[in-house]
Amino acid sequence: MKKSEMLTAWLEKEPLGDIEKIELLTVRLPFVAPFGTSVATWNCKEALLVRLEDKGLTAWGECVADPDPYYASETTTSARHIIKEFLLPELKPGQSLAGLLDRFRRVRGNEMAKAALENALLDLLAKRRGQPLHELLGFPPKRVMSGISIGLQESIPALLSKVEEAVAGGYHRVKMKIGRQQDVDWVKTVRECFPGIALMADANGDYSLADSGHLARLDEFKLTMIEQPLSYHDIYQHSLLQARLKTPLCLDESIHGCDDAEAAIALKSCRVINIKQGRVGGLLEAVRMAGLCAARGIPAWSGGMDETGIGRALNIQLQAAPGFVLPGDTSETRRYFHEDIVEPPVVLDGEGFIAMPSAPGIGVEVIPERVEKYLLARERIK
Ligand code: OSB
Ligand code: MG
Repeated sequence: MKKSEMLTAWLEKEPLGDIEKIELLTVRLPFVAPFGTSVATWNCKEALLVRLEDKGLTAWGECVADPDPYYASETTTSARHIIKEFLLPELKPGQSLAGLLDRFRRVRGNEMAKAALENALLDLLAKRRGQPLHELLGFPPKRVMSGISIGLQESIPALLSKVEEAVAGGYHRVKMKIGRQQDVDWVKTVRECFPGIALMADANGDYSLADSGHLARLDEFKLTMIEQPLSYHDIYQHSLLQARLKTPLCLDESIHGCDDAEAAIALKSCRVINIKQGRVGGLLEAVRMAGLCAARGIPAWSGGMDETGIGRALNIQLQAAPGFVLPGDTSETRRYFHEDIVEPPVVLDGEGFIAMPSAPGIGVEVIPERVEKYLLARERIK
């Protein structure tokens, strides 16, 4: 057996088994501060969690969908519906994870719902073997680079103080949200005050191709990239915009899997890709996409969705895979929540890196009392 086959034998051959208990939970955690983007402002994180219990082990998945369809078309409610009615019914005891994922292909789209269930099953498989997820996936641990995504602020001084805090905290790169109402002047001031930092801007699809000339004004500020300037499902028009800008473009919303990434790379729509495991249908597709990007010479990074500690842990484990060469949106827990539902929290070391947990599965402990405290709904499926 070749080494690569050995590494993934569990995926193809190991039966998922007759999982004893399956629950869907919705939690709502207040944010330390509202998170503003060009499409919505969120005051809390509402997340759908998948909880599996089997032979004394508890495994978790987190769906990255919001309760609203403002970032993506899926919502916590649509994901609940798809998981319950279309994904879980495909789960049979003798099946391998690869077999189940093959059955999921029949369900079109709904990547966030699929990812949440895949997350939980991977956590269970890893815990059964007593391995951390990165090891199950076949990757040695590594220190993860940190990055911060600063939401739209009320004033330029407020933004500057957030950037100052991030730089002092040791973050490897700073991303600032932009939109039609606050862009060039805001970026210009941040760049003037922080000439040396790795700085990028995320527009969450707020512009159209007619804004090319305006967006070209950002070229002088040495941004490492502009993320998703055009519509949330566009690939072609980004290729026209990229040809008119010096600054690299990065796609987020438009990329739902390797096929989209191939299209974007072939069309030269972007020079960087943001990989969110939830948006692309799960950790396995995210690993494949990072490999594809590496093979095509496209730097990739792990995005975030302001996840609770469960989703954050998954994003950290994922970044052991080759291809995640840039700092992503992986930040310390305390910038999102006063209290999270897992322990320990994510913290930066003295050099701004995040340690990869070595405990089995997602590598962090979910605290049941905290889940109860923030619980909105619990549904036992099995
Ligand atoms: O566009 O990357 C985005 C958060 C929610 C929805 C979309 C996005 C974001 C972020 C924050 O930028 C990432 C994070 O800190 O987890
Ligand atoms: Mg984004």
